[in-house]
Amino acid sequence: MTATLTKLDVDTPYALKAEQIAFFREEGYIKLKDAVAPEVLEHYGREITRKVKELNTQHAPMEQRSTYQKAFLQIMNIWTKSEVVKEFVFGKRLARIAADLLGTSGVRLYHDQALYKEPGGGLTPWHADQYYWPLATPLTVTAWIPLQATPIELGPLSFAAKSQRFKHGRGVSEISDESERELARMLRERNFELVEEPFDLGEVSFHYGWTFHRAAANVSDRAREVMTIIYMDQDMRVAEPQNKNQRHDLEGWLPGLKPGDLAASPLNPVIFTRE
Ligand SMILES: O=C(O)CCC(=O)C(=O)O
Repeated sequence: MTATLTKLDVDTPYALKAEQIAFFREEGYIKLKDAVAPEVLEHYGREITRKVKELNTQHAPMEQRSTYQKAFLQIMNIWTKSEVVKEFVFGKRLARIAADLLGTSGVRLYHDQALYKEPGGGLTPWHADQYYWPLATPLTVTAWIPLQATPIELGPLSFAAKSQRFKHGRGVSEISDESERELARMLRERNFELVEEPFDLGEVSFHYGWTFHRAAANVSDRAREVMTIIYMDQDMRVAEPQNKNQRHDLEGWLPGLKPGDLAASPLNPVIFTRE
């Protein structure tokens, strides 16, 4: 008899406390322990890794890659290519946390992406994600979900606390050697606290689209495997693109939409909404 694979629990609410919501809104990020069960990570992680290997087109030796390319293998919207990954990305547990942190009545998907920092992979330069997104308000949040415990030598995500309000750095936020150099200098000069800590197995971080963050190089001999889910307010509108990256994102992740529209293409389903 063949066993039927049942859907693992990705929907049960997390007991998010009011202090944690207040912390997120003030600091611009939060790390939540036991956000995902180890068996959930193992089950869906196996499929995510299989899809990353299948869909990856980056095979150049590390020394021939750009700083961006050295940082990670980046595979986007895996939910559209695997029913198993779709179950994980459509899970209500993380989506409800996102809505609670943002204070919205629900959240839509902007996109998912796997970010695999290979052994010997380079640092992820300082940046803020919303520089890339043609979205009208700052009500966006990324869940960064490591598929293994992530000690410092693997390159965990680190944050400049309270930097979501630092508008001055936004213009140099395109991921590059320049963003790493200039933002490191600007954030240091303004005394933003750098929060760089390991992640336990099951721990997940959430950061606003405008919170500045980076990750150190992977100096270990194994991959740092991470899945991310980017959520936005369910009532988000499309904004006029401000740069070439936003024009590219508009086409890719909000297909068929134009500035002013509800950000609700077929690629942006509501994942969680309050009944
Ligand atoms: O995983 C990394 O190295 C960077 C992740 C990141 O920038 C993000 O998820 O917004």
